[in-house]
Parts: sequence; C-alpha cells; structure tokens
Amino acid sequence: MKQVKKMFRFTPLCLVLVSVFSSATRALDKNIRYKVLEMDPKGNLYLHRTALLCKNDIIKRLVSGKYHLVESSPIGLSKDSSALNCKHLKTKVPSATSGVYWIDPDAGSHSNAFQAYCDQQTDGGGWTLVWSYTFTAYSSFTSSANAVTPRPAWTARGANTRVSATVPLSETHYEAMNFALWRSIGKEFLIKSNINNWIACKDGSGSLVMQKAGSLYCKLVKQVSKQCAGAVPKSIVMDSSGPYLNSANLYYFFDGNTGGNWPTHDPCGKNQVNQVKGVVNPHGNIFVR
Ligand SMILES: [Ca+2]
Ligand SMILES: [Ca+2]
Repeated sequence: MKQVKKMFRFTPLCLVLVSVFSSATRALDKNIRYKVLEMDPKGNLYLHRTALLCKNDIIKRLVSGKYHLVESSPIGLSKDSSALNCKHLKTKVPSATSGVYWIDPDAGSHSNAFQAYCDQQTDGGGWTLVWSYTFTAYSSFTSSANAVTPRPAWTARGANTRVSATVPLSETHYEAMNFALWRSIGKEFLIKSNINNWIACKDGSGSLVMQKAGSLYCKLVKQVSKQCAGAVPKSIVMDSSGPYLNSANLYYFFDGNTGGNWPTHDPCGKNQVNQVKGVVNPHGNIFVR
C-alpha cells in the first residue's frame, strides 16, 4: 500500500468533499462509473480525485475484497476501443484471427470509427479489406459488357458500374470503402481473387491508393492458376475505365465500363483469357496495410 501515491491528498476536507459528492451523486445516473485506481507503466498506483471515497475507505474496500473488477473491452472489439486499422490491431493482438473489427483510421475521437474486415493470416496479416468485387459478365469474360462491380469512388471517367462507398464486411460482400480513406490506412496492397493469383505490391514511382501511374514492387502471395507460375505485375496505369496492373502486358484490369474493354485477370500478365474458368461466385478483393 506504500506505493499508493498522493494524487488524492487525504486531508480533513475529504469528509466534507465526500458528503458533497454523496449528495451530488444521488441525482446522478447509477450507471456512471468513476475511476478509482490507475497504474502507470512502472507499476506506480494513482488514486483518482474524483473517486468519491477517501483514501482509507478505498484501501479498506480493496483489503476486504469489496470491489468489482472492470474489464475494458479488448482493442478492436468495440467502437470505443477501435484500432487504427488492421495492421495496428495485428501489432497489438498478434493472435487475433481474421474477421470484422472496429477501426478508426484518422485516430482521435472514435465517433467516426467503423467496422471493417481484417485478414490477419495472409502474408503476415494486418490487411484491411477495402474492396470486394464481382463481374457483370464472368461467363463471357472478354465481352465488353463484362466489368468489375461495384467500383470504388476512384477517378475513372469512362466507367459506369455502380460506385460504392460502403465498407465491405467480407470477401463476398461486394462493396468498396470510400476511396479517399484507403490512403489513410496504408500504401501496400494485397489482391486476392479466386480466378487469378494473389499478389502483394509496394509503391515504386506508382501508387494505387494515390492513383499515380508508375512502377510497383509486387510479389506472388498465392498461385491460384496453374499457368505462368511466378509472373507478377511491375507497374500500374490509370485508364479511364479504371486502373490496371502490367507485367509484360495486362495482369489485373479493374475495368468498370460495360460498354468497352474487359476486366483482364491474366496470371501470365499477357492480357489473355487465362483467368481460372468455371468458378462459382467469381470475385476479387483488395486489402491495404
Ligand atoms: Ca477518429
Ligand atoms: Ca467492359
């Protein structure tokens, strides 16, 4: 008990204060909790001035066991305990599984925190899901009617599929987080798809989240196709239908136009019809960290 610091100065005034607080609390909501004890990283204990009880009374209650333990909600599991993003959550709770968590990318007040899906396993985890898409005409993949849908609110003047600003909560919940928020989460991106290989890319002179054409440093994360093992994109280009990633030629094309082009998903990076065919529920996902 010697470690209890004098943050709460025990003086004769205490009794007066207690009686004032007591009468004040009668009008207060019974659900309001007052902090009594706090501990700093060195293990020093502090008593709160607003504890409503004098030091000796608090000590008496601690010794006699007349107290309740309050568990604060683990990070990411409530709006009030939001993580910044899935990468932040991964560093705080390395054992956390993939799933929906509360995040607050701009920090500060959690009033604008929201729920998002985190992939905490692939390539070290820490990935925040920003887009889940499917196709308008998967079975006639190279028809101009085929496009990715919905699409993020990125600049693509020639695109006409639905624009989404709803946070996707799973890999088959086809929505896109407000594009302006992507860059507040991170720069590195992961693309997962059940018709093309999974890749993770870091910025070179180009950037997806900044919508900037240029080079990328991509690596293969999972070979989904049996073709062209090892090919990865090397650059990003901003087309009026949406961005595409280039290897020798197009590898991923996020074509959002149902009147022209087709949404290439070619593991060989040659802009050919090499996507995996006959897949039920064909889709793709972009994550950022
Ligand atoms: Ca905030
Ligand atoms: Ca098209």
